[in-house]
Amino acid sequence: MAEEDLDRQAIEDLVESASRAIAGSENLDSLEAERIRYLGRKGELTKSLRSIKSLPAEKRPAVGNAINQAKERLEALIEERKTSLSASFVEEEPYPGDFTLPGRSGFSGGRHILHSVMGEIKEIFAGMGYSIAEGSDVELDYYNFEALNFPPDHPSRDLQDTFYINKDILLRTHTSPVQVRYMEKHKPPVRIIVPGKVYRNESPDPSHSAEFLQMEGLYVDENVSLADLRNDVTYFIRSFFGQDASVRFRPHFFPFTEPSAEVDMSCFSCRGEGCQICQKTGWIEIMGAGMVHPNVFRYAGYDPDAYTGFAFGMGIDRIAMLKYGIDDIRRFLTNDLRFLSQFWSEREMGE
Ligand code: 2NM
Repeated sequence: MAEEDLDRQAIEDLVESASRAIAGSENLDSLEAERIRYLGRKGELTKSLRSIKSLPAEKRPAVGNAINQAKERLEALIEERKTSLSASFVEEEPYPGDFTLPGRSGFSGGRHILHSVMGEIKEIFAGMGYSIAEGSDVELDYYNFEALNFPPDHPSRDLQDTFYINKDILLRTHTSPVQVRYMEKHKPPVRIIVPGKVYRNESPDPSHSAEFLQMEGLYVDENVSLADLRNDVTYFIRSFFGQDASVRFRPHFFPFTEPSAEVDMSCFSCRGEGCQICQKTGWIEIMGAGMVHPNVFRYAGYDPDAYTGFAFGMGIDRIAMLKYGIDDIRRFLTNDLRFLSQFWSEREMGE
């Protein structure tokens, strides 16, 4: 056997034992140790490459070639083993948690209690066939007062009571201008609720705020009666506060309705015995209402001999205070999360 063949045999033996060592490596660390042992700077194969120098010149190319091929083969085997060891690492040590659990939702804020109460009231009236109409917070004196039959010297038109922008333009003091504008554009039958912010020039105290939410309603058709008003108002109060509520109408005055009434419900706290909430009367005022004044119809372009209608209005802040036992209207606007978060669901709390 030629000397060259002997060297070839030595190289193949080296490849053979290196292959076995690579295949037998049980983890990435021992694989790296084998790589260093054979292919490192002082590794077995590297050493044999250096020893070529002692061979006769004509043999060097063939042996060098064989060593380089062996080196490439071993490098390829090491890469392959590395890949399969990395893959089996995942199988052997799975994620220690439960990856079927849903992720944490985190805190993303909650709905304001006034918004929730408004939503609940809208739902009740939507169920009775009312649609929603909305308008601008900035209004003309004409729609806020004149078209609603307020005389020119009515006290609420005073600067003390209304925020004027100039002599013709103001912040609406009720949502009724939306009803007038709606009637200008739509023929009866009309059945709408009008939710929105209203403004009054008042010093804030526990039961007064310069801005608050209102919801008014309007139903106009042929032969709409006070009995129809009583029916819808009672249905609303029983849906919102409970089926055992009694409802009464007390005569009142509004410029835009005739007759007019204030609507009370029996006290849900003492059931008529007399307590703090109802000021010992057994009754709680819920809203104002009445039959739309013929002059309002004339301003809006309706024939008051052809149509009748009822209207009502309530303060949403006051309704929310009654339902949830809130003692001060100013809490709705001071953004104290300790107060507001009491009304959030567990989901809104981020749980
Ligand atoms: C109330 C009470 C009574 C009312 C009247 C009208 C309109 F535009 F039809 F004339 N809208 N809203 C009304 C009636 C509002 O709030 C206490």
